[in-house]
Amino acid sequence: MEKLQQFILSTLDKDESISDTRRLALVADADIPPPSSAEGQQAIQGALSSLSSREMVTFETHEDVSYALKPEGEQIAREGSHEARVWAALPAKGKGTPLSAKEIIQVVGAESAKIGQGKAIKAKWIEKDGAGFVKATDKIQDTTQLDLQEIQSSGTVAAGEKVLSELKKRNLIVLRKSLWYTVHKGPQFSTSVQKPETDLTVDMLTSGAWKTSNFKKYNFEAEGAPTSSGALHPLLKVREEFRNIFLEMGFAEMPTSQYVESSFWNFDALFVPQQHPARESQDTFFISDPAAALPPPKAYYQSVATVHEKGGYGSLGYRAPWSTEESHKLVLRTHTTACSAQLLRKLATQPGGFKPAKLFSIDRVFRNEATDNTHLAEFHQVEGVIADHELTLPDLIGFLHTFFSKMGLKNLRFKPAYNPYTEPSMEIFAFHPALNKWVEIGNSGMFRPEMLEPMGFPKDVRVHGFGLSLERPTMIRYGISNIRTLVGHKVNVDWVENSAAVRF
Ligand code: FB9
Repeated sequence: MEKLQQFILSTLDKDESISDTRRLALVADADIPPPSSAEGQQAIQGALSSLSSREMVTFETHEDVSYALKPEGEQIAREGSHEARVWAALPAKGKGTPLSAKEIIQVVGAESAKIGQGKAIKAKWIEKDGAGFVKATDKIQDTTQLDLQEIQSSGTVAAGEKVLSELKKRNLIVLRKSLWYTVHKGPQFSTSVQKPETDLTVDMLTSGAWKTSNFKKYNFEAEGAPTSSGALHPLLKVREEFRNIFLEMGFAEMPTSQYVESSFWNFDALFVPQQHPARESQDTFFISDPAAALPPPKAYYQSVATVHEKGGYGSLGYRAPWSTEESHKLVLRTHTTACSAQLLRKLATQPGGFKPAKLFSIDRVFRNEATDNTHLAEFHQVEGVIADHELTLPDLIGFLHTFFSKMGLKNLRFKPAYNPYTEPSMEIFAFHPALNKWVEIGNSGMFRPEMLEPMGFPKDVRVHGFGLSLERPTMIRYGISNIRTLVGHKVNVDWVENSAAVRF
């Protein structure tokens, strides 16, 4: 680089200016590519911008557009166009046996025959004669070859754009853009490339050398050195948003780090009947080792078994035989509602009796379901439960309006739904302005007395529950259509690192 800079300065010193850097009498060597080459001009551009940053020179950039021949173009320039070669291979009309298509291939080759035959007929250079082809004219002008030869020598063709675009379309030529520069002395011109000082050192200060040193100008536009830092996965950014909404609404977070649950807490405590299809292995991941869970608190366990078998608290129950073995099966939790059940029981049995509470959880749940673009065998469930006296369904609807409006979802609709553990239950829909359509954004309901009363809740305590996923809002927020690009081995780490912050 310095050698190149020095050469430019001494040339300017000699010639006052450099009209065209491609004609610099530069002796190319190992580290200076020839000025006529693109690399050469690139090196020169680097040297010029460094010199101009110190105002030693000024320079203007010029761009030349030229064309170069592609391999097939070179072949035609050398041997003639396919159509000309076909013409040349044929006998003049009436002066020899017409050549069949097969014979033409043998003479000029498949490639040329395929392209040339059609073009020669269209150019009325050749014509059919019986089963074969003959010359239709005894003299032709192979303009394609001539044009390509002209481009080969001058980089362009006098015939102009129409011919160039035709040849480009035939993939015979390629556009070449080359940059070159005119250079003039700058206000700080000098013949020596003093490497500008980049740091103000103690010695300079003590020696006073700073007064005469030539400092490199600060480039305030320069990008700082990219600091590689960790990045939160977009799912965790959305999780943070949900956390903030819950915390600002007075919720406390439930511990959910235990993925393996007993069927008792994942199903029975939630009044999910032991014959419910969700408890089949095609929906749930069962644990083979250890084969059974530790028994839950005896009395509570018995009251749950009873409400399943015989009902109670105004319920008929399921009038189905209770299987202890079934309730002790271990599963990968299918919902964080299993955690809610345990926290709700603690709430009901805490010393000093029940106190109203709002609890939330955001963590992984596992479902042995067919995976597709929006469903994997695991996802993150976002769940909230609100326990208080005399809560009503309108309270729940009101709460959900407040909650989702914090996500920018103001326009909600509720559709009656069914969950074994809530009655009434509602699916929640929101009109998504950006998607301009109604989106199912979650599920909710009032936990059943068959679930709450065995836990020991006073009769007038009602508990709201609602849930949604983390993946769906994240996919919508980041415009992702395939969930596999969000989690798993196909995730693009750069995308994660550069993914924008979430602001619902
Ligand atoms: O997340 C879901 N949809 C959604 C949520 C937010 C969102 O935000 C956009 C930025 C605007 C967009 C979409 N759903 C729930 C709805 C559907 O995607 C649904 O097809 C898939 N559901 C999952 C379960 O799939 C089997 C999402 C998941 C879900 C469903 C229900 C619950 C939790 C998660 C629940 C519950 C519940 C009910 C009562 C009491 C306690 C918990």
